[in-house]
Amino acid sequence: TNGDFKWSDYLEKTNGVPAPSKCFKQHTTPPSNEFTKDMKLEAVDPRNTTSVCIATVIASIGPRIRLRLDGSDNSNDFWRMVDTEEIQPVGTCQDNEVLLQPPLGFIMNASSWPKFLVKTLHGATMAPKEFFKPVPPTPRFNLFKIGHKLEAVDRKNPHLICVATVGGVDRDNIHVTFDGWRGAFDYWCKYDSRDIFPVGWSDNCGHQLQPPGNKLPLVSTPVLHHLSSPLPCTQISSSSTTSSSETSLSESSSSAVPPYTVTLHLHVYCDCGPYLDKVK
Ligand code: MLZ
Repeated sequence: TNGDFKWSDYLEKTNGVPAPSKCFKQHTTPPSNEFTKDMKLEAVDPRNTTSVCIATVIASIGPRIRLRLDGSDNSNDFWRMVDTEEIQPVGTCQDNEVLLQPPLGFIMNASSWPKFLVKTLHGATMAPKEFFKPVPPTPRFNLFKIGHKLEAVDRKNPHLICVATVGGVDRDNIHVTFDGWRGAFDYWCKYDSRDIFPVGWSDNCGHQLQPPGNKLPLVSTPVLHHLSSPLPCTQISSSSTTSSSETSLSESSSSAVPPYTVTLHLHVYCDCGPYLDKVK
């Protein structure tokens, strides 16, 4: 369950700015999902992206389906949007004179692949071509900005879509950081990744949204205490247990606490953020 998480309250509390929908390679209206369990289709092998394999639908949530490549074990399942170019109806390879490949890590001897293929398709339900939805257009540029709020797949728990913030932008890539998880699940991805969605997307398509975790951010903002010994800057702690990375120093310094002097020992490589001058 996502508790009582409400984006509107959270954005207000964190002063958050949602990434505009034009940043994403996603349809503004999430596609409908007609796939059902056990249907077969053709999918690009995520571990060997030059081969196309037979896959079976294992589960679905909202517009996403969980797939397992036929002839693979059950430990390499992956999730795809119903409107991705990485899936197609069974028969597409044959129409294009492309050979269907065994998955990477095929559980049997490679020589048994042709027989396995015939057997796995025999009597199977093939997902009809109408189930495969048109692929959304790709934005021409990376339009994300640091601080943008979004919803993103947790790649370690890929059935989950979670509250996230853009923590970095580098050319065509963005750093997806999960609010309240102290970096443990963060990753870099292309700006046109199908694993990132605008704020409100989950709500729109009946996908659960995981609320922020309760772990403090790595570098939380002051009220700082007098530090008696040098600390790496990632260990500076705050007295607040509910502070978020979006609370700015200027906000906290406008509170009732009178100004006082603190001594900070910073490593030369520490990034002090926008509010501190480490030379001073
Ligand atoms: N059960 C796991 C889920 C963590 C999900 C975090 N998503 C960003 C845990 O508590 O570690």
